[in-house]
Amino acid sequence: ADPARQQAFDSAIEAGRKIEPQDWMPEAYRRTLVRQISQHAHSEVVGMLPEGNWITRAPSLRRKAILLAKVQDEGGHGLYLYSAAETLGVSRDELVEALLSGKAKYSSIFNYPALGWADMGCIGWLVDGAAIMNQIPLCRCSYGPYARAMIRICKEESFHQRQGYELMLALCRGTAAQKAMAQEALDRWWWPVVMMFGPSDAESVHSAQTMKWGIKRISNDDLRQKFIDATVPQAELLGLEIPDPHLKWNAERGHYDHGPIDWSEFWRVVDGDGPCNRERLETRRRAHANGAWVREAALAHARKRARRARQ
Ligand code: FAQ
Repeated sequence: ADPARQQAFDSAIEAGRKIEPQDWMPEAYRRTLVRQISQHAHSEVVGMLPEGNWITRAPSLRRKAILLAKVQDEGGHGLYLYSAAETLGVSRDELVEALLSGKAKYSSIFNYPALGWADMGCIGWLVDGAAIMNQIPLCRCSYGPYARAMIRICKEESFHQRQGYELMLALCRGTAAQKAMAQEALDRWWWPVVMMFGPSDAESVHSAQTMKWGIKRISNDDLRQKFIDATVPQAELLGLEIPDPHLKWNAERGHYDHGPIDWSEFWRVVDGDGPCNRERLETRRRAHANGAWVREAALAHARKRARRARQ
């Protein structure tokens, strides 16, 4: 490595200046960003599936319009994130191939099924709520294209979280059966959402380095704690019970204590054996194959335009 370039990189990180695609960067920094940004993009794209299944079953035109807009936003987030990853010298084809072959990870949370309408509320309230908690600090990430993508994505996620909470509020103010649906969905989603923040700090292999590089700004456990602290009063307002008997305010720490997390379940899901891993990948593979004609047509059109421009 060229020491002068390394020094320029180190001092940019130190001073909080953004690293841009044309700047020199250590290979390990580039690889880490490709890993994280592409996994994030895959999560957005696979994340369309649990909610996409419910668009045709939305209970009203208003709810359907909201859900359609939200799922489209997720597709859009995937596209900005793939573009941000491409600035690091990888091609979208390579990234998509890594997802479809099962080599690349995506968020564990999307391997759980959406079994009822209340799940649409829980996904918005909790999954988007957790996503925002994790993504707000990424707006200050040292890599310019990722940080800038995060700003718009966070604004949209905030609408997603609100529509989910509002849906939960409507159910909880509804009939006893509607409130029971809301509670049952919360019972299923709570622990998988708590796991979304990733392994505990002691087990997180990448955190120390990515924090030094200013990619990650807040640790997995600290974000998880912030999320729990913010969510407990929201559940109280809904009149719902969080399925954790150990959840208790700790005045000394100024935080909620929570019960033990089942890390064996987390790793099982991350390693491909969750309730829906196979189904999710199969659906993406099929969608990609069914879209081949669109890619071919777009390429043919681009060639035709290029030929016309030369004439
Ligand atoms: N699922 O050393 P760490 C959304 C892996 S939001 C699967 O702590 P790191 C919006 C990790 O990759 C969801 N794998 O890793 C939406 C690593 O394996 P590797 C997406 C996980 O990177 C809402 C290993 O464990 N958000 O989609 C998970 O420092 C509603 C060791 O872990 C992002 O991706 C997990 N939950 O920290 C869409 C945000 N956690 O790569 C639709 C950006 C950890 O060495 C509907 N990413 N692993 O093979 C990040 O902030 C970080 O990558 C973390 C993990 C915090 C996820």
